Amino acid sequence: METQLYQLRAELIRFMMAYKFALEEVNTKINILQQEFQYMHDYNPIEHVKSRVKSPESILKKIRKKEIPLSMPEIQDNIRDIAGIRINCSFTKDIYRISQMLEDQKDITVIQKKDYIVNPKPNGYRSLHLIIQIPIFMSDRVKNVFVEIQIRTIAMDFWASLEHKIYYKYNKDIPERLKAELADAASSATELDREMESIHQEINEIKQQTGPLSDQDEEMIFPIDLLREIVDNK
Ligand code: 0O2
Repeated sequence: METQLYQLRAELIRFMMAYKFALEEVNTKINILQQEFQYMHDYNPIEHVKSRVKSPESILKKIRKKEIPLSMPEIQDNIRDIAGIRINCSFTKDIYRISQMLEDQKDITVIQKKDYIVNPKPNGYRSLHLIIQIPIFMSDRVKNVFVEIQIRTIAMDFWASLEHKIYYKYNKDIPERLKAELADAASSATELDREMESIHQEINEIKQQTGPLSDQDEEMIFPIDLLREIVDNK
């Protein structure tokens, strides 16, 4: 009995480790893409990347909510966001670029793609979601591990974080007035993304006509720190 329990414990530890390794693999891929892109195009499409392995408490909550049998294969097949990565991009166009670059990688299999940018959720949520599978080479086996990748702009992320806090503060039952305000804020965020992309496009066109802008000229036309303060509402 003790040996059995010990084996089960070891299996569970390896089970969770596989997700940690999967995140390391995908993070390395993102890092390489980011560095290469910066080098080739003198521009970084990724603002920042966050990754996490879902906490055991959250996994258990989802098991109960989805009524999943308490076995490792069932959990593995049914909870596909145990390893999660969130990529924040500067512009909407970059979201699709990054997504495509990841999708094109030979060892990545795209299992599901949800485009909440083209089709936002009724509450205004926007983001591109990928569920991918990536092989992890362990000492005695190769495991195909699911990873959820959420790709969004800073404005989309700002909105989603606020909505997430409100959703839990009101125990998932947001008052109608706040719902309407959130919907308005989502439209403003969409508009901001559009405007930022258009300014960015204009700068690119100027650059192409006149050669590279000096840092000073670029800061004049596109005051990143100031714009970020506005977006972050500081
Ligand atoms: P948490 O606490 O962020 O992990 P699933 O429940 O994942 O099996 P679902 O709901 O169809 O299936 O997946 P979907 O729509 O791709 O959403 C997955 C994740 O996207 C959510 O994870 C959230 O992180 C985020 N998300 C989706 N909709 C919303 C939304 O309306 N508002 C906010 N703020 N985030 C959203 P979890 O597990 O639900 O939550």
